[in-house]
Amino acid sequence: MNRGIVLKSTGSHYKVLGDDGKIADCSVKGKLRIKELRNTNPIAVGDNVLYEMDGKNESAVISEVLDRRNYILRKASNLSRHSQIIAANVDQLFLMITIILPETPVEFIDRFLITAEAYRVPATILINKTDLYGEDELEKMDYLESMYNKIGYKSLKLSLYDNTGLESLQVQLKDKITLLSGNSGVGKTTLLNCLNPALNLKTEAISDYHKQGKHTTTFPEMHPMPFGGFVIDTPGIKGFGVVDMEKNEIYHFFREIFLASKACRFNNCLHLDEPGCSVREAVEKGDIDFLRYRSYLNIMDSDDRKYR
Ligand SMILES: Nc1nc2c(ncn2[C@@H]2O[C@H](COP(=O)(O)OP(=O)(O)OP(=O)(O)O)[C@@H](O)[C@H]2O)c(=O)[nH]1
Ligand SMILES: [Mg+2]
Ligand SMILES: [Zn+2]
Repeated sequence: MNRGIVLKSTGSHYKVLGDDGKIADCSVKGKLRIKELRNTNPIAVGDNVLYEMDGKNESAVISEVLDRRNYILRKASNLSRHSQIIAANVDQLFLMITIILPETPVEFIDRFLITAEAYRVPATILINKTDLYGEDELEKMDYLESMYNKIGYKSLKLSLYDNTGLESLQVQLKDKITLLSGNSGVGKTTLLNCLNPALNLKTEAISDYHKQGKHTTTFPEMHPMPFGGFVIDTPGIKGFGVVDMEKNEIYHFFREIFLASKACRFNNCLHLDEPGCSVREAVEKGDIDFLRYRSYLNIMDSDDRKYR
């Protein structure tokens, strides 16, 4: 019996990195001992599995999925109640954003962050393509950075064009399983190639991103890092979300709003227009950034909250 970690899952086949350092192409036979039957893919990237080599040929069969520490979900499709496991056993979430080409909306960042809060997995913001930024973009970047740093999120600035910021990033990634997320075209796959040139992954020219429905990366794939640890590249996915959030708990996942909410007059305050709302007071005083509050209002207002 061998033990290994799943690097890639394409539905019926699994690429597994064995504890022996060898890659095995695995399939599944018979019944597996797994609990999450509601998911479309019972074995995900990051799963630790036991498998047996299949006689003379190179193939192998997975017999057991070991207990997971956690797993990150997304909805399989808009209509489906089933969800897909993007990855299991994730130590940290990294969101790559860009100020331009493409512009990452603040609300997109906040949706990501509240998801991370709900999973209780630490999140870091990677600001890429700094080489492209002029005065306006730099000003906007500084604003966002200090806004997020103030409420306790780490951020790192990168340019993969001139390789700046990679050393401090490597320190953060070392020996951890990191899920890398971000809109299509921000540079996730380019980053993986910079971190591990041996990967030689395919990326696409910026201009091609304006064509609709173009995604270079299709399946989440976990890549071993030469300095230790793994990074999971995910295709530019929108519907990345958690357990269905109830309307009255969304503010729990906005750290600073949650803190301020403790002083609201009513304990069922939703921080919309209730009297004695200390969240609104904090927004008016500038203690809570209006951009964050606006994200909160938009998420409260949308019916795609249940977008797991
Ligand atoms: N100027 C500049 N371009 C960059 C930088 N990083 C990535 N790019 C370019 O941005 C484009 C998109 O990069 P990808 O790595 O394919 O983006 P992705 O996030 O993997 O996109 P999806 O796979 O669609 O989710 C490529 O043309 C890269 O060369 C950077 O720091 N500066
Ligand atoms: Mg990619
Ligand atoms: Zn309130």
